[in-house]
Amino acid sequence: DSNKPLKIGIACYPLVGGSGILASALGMELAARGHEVHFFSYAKPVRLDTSLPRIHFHPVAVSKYKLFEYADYTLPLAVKLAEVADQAHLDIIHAHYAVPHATAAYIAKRMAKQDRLRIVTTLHGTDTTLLGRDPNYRRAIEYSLQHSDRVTTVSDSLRRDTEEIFDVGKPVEVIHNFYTPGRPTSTRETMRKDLGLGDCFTLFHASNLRSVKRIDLLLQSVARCKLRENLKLVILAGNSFEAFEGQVKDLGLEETVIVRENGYPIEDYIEACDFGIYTSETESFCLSILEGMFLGKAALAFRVGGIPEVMEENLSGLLCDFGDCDAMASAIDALAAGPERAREMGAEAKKRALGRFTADRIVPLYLECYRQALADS
Ligand code: GMT
Repeated sequence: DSNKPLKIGIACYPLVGGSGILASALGMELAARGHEVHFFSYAKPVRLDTSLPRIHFHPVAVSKYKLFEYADYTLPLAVKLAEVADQAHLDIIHAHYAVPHATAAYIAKRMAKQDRLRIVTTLHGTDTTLLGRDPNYRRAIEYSLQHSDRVTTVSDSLRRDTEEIFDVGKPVEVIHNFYTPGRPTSTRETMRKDLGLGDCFTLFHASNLRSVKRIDLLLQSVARCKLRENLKLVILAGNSFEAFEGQVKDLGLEETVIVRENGYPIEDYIEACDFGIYTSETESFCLSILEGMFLGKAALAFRVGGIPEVMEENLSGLLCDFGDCDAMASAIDALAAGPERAREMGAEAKKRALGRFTADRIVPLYLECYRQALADS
């Protein structure tokens, strides 16, 4: 029955990072459509509103034993998934990010007392591109994918990488990410004043600063701009920025770079800025670029991974070859000298986001994926 509400368990990471943000948004959208959604993680996912109807959060506690040098999370997660699967009669466990969620889901499915339970695994990026190449993980990830009822990736680029690295044993479905912007709580003028942006053309970068984000290349690109006096870079840091402060000083960027750790709500900050900038060496999708697009801000990025699927080059965003900081700097200078082009691209970016990456387009694709998994005998 395609109208019957489903009972869905979502295992995800709770901290600032695209996979947890996407999983939280998906769960809340599913609950709004009448489905019962159970979240599993070691802490409440940052953007999850647990006060909403039909949303449940099951914290996974990790016991600390002197005997073990390393605490294990996979088994307590598997036990919690199996317990709730039995009690709440879950139809689906949706694992976001393979390690360790897909493996815990597999163990839970074997332990659960009901045989209806199906596993859907969504790969988000480094679970394929980084851990997938790590001999300590590869085989377990591959096994978990083979034993998932459905496997999805957030871009075609990540699907290709996944099929190259693993023998998944079944078709991999691409379901792009979606985003629903929150209502601004402040005005652009207030935020610009607060950030001390003056009349400067303002770039923004939002990330967890992990090494794949290549903050070194971000700072170098900005440092090579000729129009530096008219330029600011707002970094919305999901983690401590301390490690990069030395580089900011060495490059003489103290007056240009403004850092806000855990700036929230992110929409207010993005509204205050003019253009996004991303210098990752790998990026399966880049949800932050999409966040900006929904707010009418296009981005400049390296041409890596799934980023060319998110924006159309030269129309709703700008791309440079990976590592070419001089090309990045020239692109920034051109934007700062003619901000009208930035605004035009921002309008195109918003059009594209609303046309392709809304919850109303994407959530039904996940629901269809769940229904197909349940229809398998
Ligand atoms: O990139 C990160 O550091 C976070 C990571 C995650 O797993 O949360 O993000 C990945 O998933 C996001 C949501 O699908 C994608 O938008 C990011 O591109 C992807 N990161 C990488 O591929 C490096």
